[in-house]
Amino acid sequence: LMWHQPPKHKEWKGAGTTAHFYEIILGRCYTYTQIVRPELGHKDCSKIGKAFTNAFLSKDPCSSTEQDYQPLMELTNQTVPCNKTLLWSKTRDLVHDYAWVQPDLFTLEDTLLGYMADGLTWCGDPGSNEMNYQSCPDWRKDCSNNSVSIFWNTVSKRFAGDACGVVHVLLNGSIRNTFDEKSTFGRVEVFNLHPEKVHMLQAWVVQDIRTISSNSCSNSSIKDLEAILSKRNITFTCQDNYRPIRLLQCVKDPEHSSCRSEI
Ligand code: DVN
Repeated sequence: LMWHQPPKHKEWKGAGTTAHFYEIILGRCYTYTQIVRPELGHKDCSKIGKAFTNAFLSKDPCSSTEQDYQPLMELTNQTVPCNKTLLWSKTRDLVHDYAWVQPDLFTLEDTLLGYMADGLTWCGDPGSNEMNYQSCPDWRKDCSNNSVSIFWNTVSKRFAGDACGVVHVLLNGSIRNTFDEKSTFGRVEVFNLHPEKVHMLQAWVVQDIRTISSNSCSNSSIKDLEAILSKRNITFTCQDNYRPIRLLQCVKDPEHSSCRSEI
């Protein structure tokens, strides 16, 4: 009796699957492989789109695993040249602005899979072959093994594991935990860099030009990062207020006092 059906209640605390999820990932896949990086024009976006949804449809969104995403991972392998990997933590907008003006650098979101999934939410339901557009698990309030978090852990692990040469990371020097060991960078990427391939991790620590103070490389959390890398036999260097990034901030705020002098 249709009129007696209870209203669909929200199962989870997080936002539901992004409307038109399938069309968005498919469109992004074609945009990336045909226009952004035509050298990947041989990739089969129709297969990739299906492997993506097969990873989570009809499954418990709180029991997602790396294995669920293996078929998708195999279809989307991609080579990033040595010295061109750019990691980040707490600098999301700035790092992508910088990668936009330095197109030879790759953040994860400049690779096919990161590009497809950036900013989207998705989950399924064990009792249905539809996506759940009502709600999806929140990684803090519901479960950490949710379909979106496991996806980012899996792709981040591969991205760091594939890196070679000098790897860069853009960190935020305007917050206390400039290096956050609970972040994807601190939990996953740092531990998946291969010392045989990655000679050095160079951190660029940027500060908000409005609240600039001296030497954020001496921040105690940076010492923790240095200790982890030293144990893993990867050289660490840290550069404060990396000039290109400071100039990028000045483009947005050209009248600021720290943008008027010493250019
Ligand atoms: O190097 C990059 C990139 O390669 C990526 O995969 O990992 C690095 C960036 O992730 P991060 O180090 O975790 O950076 P942030 O700035 O700490 O987190 C970025 C976003 O991911 C935030 O919006 C986090 O959401 P929040 O804290 O605002 O609710 C989110 N996030 C962090 N850990 C997560 C997570 N989302 C889902 N599951 C998690 N475990």
